[in-house]
Amino acid sequence: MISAEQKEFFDQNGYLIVSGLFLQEETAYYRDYYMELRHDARCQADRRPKDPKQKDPLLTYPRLMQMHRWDAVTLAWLLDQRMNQCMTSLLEREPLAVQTMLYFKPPKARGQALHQDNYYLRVQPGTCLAAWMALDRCDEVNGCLQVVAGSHNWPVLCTEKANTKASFTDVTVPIPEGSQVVPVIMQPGDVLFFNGSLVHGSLPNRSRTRFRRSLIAHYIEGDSEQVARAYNPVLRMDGSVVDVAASERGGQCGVWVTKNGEPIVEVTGYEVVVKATE
Ligand SMILES: O=C(O)CCC(=O)C(=O)O
Repeated sequence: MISAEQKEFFDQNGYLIVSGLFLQEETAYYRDYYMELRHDARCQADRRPKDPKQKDPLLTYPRLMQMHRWDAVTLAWLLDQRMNQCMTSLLEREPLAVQTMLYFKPPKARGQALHQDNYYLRVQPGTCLAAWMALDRCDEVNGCLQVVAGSHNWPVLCTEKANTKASFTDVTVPIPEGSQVVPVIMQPGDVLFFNGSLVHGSLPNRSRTRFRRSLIAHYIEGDSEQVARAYNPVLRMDGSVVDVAASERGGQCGVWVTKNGEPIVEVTGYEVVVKATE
């Protein structure tokens, strides 16, 4: 399912789009399914900011989190054999599953500032892996995902304040001037796999009419020993629960310095509090 060229691209860049991994009928089903599911009282919805005066479209369509813990359709997608086969080829070992999310990103919704997922998941040793499936066409108008190719080789960076006019999350990471931020154009059913250290995020949805819905899962490398407590229970790809210890909050993080005219990261910073809300 993953060719040698695809694996090489993933290893070099930290991400890979697998086109058409899911059928059009499946993504049409998921779109309708989650538009209904969001009304279910069991949904753990992320309602930020709390100020309803802002008329924020994300208050009407907050992202849903950890649906697989009670919803069979989401659990089946998280453990789907097609995803497992792709990830097992990319990681050379079966991953463990820890998270699901659904982003509706309706017209005019803010995006999410550049960040690294392992800042939140705190997987040790190693990192996490995201599977990000487009349910709508995703392009620069409706706020597709953006990635910094090759940034998966950076350590977890110290964060700074994000521009919350453009991002619903309030922290971001600095990137050196001239770094290429690549828009990831995707069709429904395409799945983007990316390394937990890859810097990524998205800009606001500038479309007046088009949603940018995506179904997202996070996994950890199969030999990881620790993950942030909020991501328990950890599942094997057959659905059984596996014991993985909780990692510490905070820890060392990378800061950019210039050496011989080149930006390099030194792990000399210290992140005091890390909220596991990614
Ligand atoms: O879908 C987005 O806009 C951002 C998603 C994201 O950053 C993530 O899944 O980690």
